[in-house]
Amino acid sequence: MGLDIEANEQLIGEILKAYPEKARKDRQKHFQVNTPESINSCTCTLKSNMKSRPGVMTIRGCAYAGSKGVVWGPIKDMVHISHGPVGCGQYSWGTRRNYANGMLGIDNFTAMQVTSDFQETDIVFGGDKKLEVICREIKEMFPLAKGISIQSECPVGLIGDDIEAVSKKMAAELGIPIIPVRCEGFRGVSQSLGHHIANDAIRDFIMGKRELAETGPYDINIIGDYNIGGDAWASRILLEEMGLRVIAQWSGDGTINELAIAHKAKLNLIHCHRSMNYMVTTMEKEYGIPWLEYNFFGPTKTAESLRKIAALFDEHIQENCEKVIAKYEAEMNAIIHKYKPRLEGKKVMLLIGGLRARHTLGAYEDLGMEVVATGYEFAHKDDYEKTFPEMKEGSIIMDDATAYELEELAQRLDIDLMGSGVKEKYVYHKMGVPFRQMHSWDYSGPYHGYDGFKIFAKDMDMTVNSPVWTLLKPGKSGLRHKEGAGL
Ligand code: CFM
Repeated sequence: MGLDIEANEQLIGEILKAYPEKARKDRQKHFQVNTPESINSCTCTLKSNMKSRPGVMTIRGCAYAGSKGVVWGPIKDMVHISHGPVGCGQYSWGTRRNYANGMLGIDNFTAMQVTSDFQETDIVFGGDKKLEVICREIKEMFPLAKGISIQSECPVGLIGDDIEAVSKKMAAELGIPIIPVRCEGFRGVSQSLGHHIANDAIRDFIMGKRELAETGPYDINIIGDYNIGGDAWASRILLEEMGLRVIAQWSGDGTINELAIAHKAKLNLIHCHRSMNYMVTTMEKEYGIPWLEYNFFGPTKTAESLRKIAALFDEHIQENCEKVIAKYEAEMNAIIHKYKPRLEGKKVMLLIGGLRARHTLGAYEDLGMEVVATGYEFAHKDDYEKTFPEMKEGSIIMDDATAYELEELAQRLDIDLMGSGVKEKYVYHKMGVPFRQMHSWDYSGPYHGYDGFKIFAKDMDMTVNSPVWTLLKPGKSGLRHKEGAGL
């Protein structure tokens, strides 16, 4: 099965037949096969950003994940309290690989799990008093912490605790910013609302609060790069080589000061538009800072983006930009020359958060791979509108796909590589399908920029062409890998 519009429409219909009528009709609206019309007209009808259907195994996260896990967690010189029962913080502890420089427990707290560990008494009598004690303890144990954020878990909102009042009181007592974030997991339909709530808290409590002694014409911010496996570092060096000055990284390897001075930049460069579009539009409105979306996955998109960025500056930067692209060109060609013959024509399926299902396409294409189906957990309409033109005619685009739907698609499309998250990974391994974690980069990375592509190419080859797949004998209900041992 390949990129055949009719065949793939039929395929989706067959997979959805397993559901009761009502569920089938509902899920049908979250699938679309790319046609010449949807590629060109941007009139995708696909439904998104809606509540997942009860009874299906969604792969989404929650608002707390979007705020603590994504936006706030990487701010390294603050202590982030997972406020509520112990599980939310503990089970998400260390699973998002946002690297940060600094000394753990001294001036970098990103890898720590700090929780108020709610007990029954806290639910009955409220957790505000406990929160005050925790703030004092943090100040005492970590005197160099530049601030505290309080990341609410579900019960905090349900019992009506006043974390705003506690934050105000304790900020005055301890002399550091304390930010209440109302990101209770039940808010919204996915982690997406958590991003928005987290962005609003930055806007209300930190944005524009500090000054930058010296500013220059080339001052920019990197927005929406969380430094997964070092992504922001691999991006930053290219911008700096081009002659730009990065004054703030939001939020990978970032600091509270970088949040507070970012309004002094001349341009906002946004990588993950889904999770931080609220901030670039706010800064545009409040401070007149223009913004530009860029994509640093794969050499084609990286060069394209570098040129788009340079075009907003003077000739000096534009010349530098060409030098940077030329500097890496031979190396990138060598990588493609090495790996493309091993990966050409391999079929890929992706299901990732809110950005990478579209942004990584170019990197696969640079290696000659074909993304036959892609989808997001929690993207909105604007993300899908940007996705259809990037995908081939006949490819499948899907929203909040369930575990069942993905497994069926993987088998029926006979894919060579699946890219999704850790919850999915081992199911595909058991089916004999090569799998890459496209959230955490599978303990690897960075994947951004030219340095990142070298690693991306090696990782994809290592996964798809590993001899291990030929040794695997899946169980009766499992899938064999194409070149595998068979059933
Ligand atoms: Fe943006 Fe992200 Fe993503 Fe995202 Fe995420 Fe992530 Fe993601 Mo996992 S901020 S939308 S909420 S690029 S944690 S670093 S990989 S789902 S596609």
